[in-house]
Amino acid sequence: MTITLHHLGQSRSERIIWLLEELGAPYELVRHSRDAQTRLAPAALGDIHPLGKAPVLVLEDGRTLAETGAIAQYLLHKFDHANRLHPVPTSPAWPVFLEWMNAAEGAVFLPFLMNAYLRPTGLMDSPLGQFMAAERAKVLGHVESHLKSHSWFAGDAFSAADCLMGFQLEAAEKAGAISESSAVHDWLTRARARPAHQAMRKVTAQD
Ligand SMILES: N[C@@H](CCC(=O)N[C@@H](CS)C(=O)NCC(=O)O)C(=O)O
Repeated sequence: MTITLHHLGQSRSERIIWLLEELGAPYELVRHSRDAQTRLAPAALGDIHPLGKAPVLVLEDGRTLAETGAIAQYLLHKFDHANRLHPVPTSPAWPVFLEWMNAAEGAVFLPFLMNAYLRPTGLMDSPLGQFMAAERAKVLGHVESHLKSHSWFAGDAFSAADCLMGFQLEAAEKAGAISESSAVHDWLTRARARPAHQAMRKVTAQD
């Protein structure tokens, strides 16, 4: 049985499609659409995993795996034996890779996620909203400064950390938040030139 990715339209699961395309791994895709009003995932995703969120991977033996970072690690272990998309643990790039792989769903994601919750509830100007705006600026400043001296997140070589960071940076661009971040802008240009990113966009164009 091939692995199956449960993908929710306009969501983090884009990162795993991009990674699968970079790996050239065989996979099946099951699409789910967000509720037009609540923007939440449909109940069908709750039948796959109790949290009902995407991405979820159904493994060859039918077991399920949730959490973007865990899915990425699983896929690298299974399909990246030549270390094309992750540095070897003895390399100086290894800790840098680990930090960005985890920051993508941690420090980098949180202030943007809070933005998505605070905006519709009219709380952007609240003390929490202002705190989160400062956190977003800090995070983007850190990303910009890192990319000023590195072509890719783990250093000179493209890696899965780029796939994981991409979703947030594309969202930040859409929100008009990177107009003064030239290194992020250049990274987006390099990322979008990759055939696997273009293949991912072909898939997500139907979302
Ligand atoms: N920490 C999880 C977060 C998963 C998550 O929150 N996914 C969002 C997509 S961006 C989702 O499914 N939201 C729909 C919902 O909560 O109903 C991961 O990294 O996979």
